[in-house]
Amino acid sequence: MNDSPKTPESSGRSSSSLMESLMGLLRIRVKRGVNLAVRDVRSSDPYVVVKMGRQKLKTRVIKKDVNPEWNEDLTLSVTDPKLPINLTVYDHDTFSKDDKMGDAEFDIRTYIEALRMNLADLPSGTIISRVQPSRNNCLSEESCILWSEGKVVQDLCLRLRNVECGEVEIQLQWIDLPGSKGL
Ligand SMILES: [Ca+2]
Repeated sequence: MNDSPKTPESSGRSSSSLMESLMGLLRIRVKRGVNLAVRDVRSSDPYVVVKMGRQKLKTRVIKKDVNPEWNEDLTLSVTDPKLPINLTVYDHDTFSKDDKMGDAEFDIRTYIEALRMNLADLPSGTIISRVQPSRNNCLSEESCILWSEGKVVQDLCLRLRNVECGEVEIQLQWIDLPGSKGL
């Protein structure tokens, strides 16, 4: 990580302006869905779509499982940490339009605050901060931001809205990008 940032002359105008506005990368591990809604006869074929601003990423489809284990990493470029992140679950259908299985929203403001602290001396597993479920967020239980093996991670259980049931468990990780604006 000793690379000095490239000068605007050497990296070209458009890439340098992108790097100037980029804070880093947010890796969202989409772990699993719990008790998701049934959209086929007895089950569903769920996948997750994550959106932040104009970025849109999706997981693979897991067939016939309302308790799917995706364990898949989706990586967003973060330029504005105030932008909410939207997560929607869909049921994949071969011969018709995919059905919605609920959605949730979260933001990373508390997580970014934790990333900005100087935590290097903490023992692994230390809880840095907690976010309580409330009417203003989609958390189904307390969300912990913790120092884990040299990294700040946040675990979230999201209760899906606009659907009869279902939760999705995710974990946030941050990736510093040399040459970007940073935190
Ligand atoms: Ca289906």
